[in-house]
Amino acid sequence: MGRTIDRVPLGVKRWIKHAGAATPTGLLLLCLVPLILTGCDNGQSLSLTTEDYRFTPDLLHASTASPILLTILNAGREVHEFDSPLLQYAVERPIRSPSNHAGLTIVPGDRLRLIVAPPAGTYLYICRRKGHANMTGTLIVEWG
Ligand SMILES: [Cu+2]
Repeated sequence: MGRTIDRVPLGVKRWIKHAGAATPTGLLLLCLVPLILTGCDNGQSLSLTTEDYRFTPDLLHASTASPILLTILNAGREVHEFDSPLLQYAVERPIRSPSNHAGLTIVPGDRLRLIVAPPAGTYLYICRRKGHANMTGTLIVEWG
């Protein structure tokens, strides 16, 4: 499902650094985010499902070529969480994510969308709920 498409004109790191800044560059980049959200053939789309008690899939691949739109659906009956070092590379986080909590909580039937622009690397994602210790997965981001 990953669509590889046009590169973002500036480097991913500059994207993160300037996305919140009121500079012409920052404003330009902020304007690109809705384009990605509406699926205008920019960025990569990855889907993840939380079930009771696992992530499906538990292995994802992406590249550094463009920001990654990650959609996480809770198809289980339990509340699950998505926590990952990936979140520190979030260009945009869901508004309802609690600020005092490291991970993102997803109630049954809910769907979260976030955009991340991580450097190449291997990123674990886990659910931190008690008794859900086996809910883990890995996203591998390669240079692209
Ligand atoms: Cu869980």
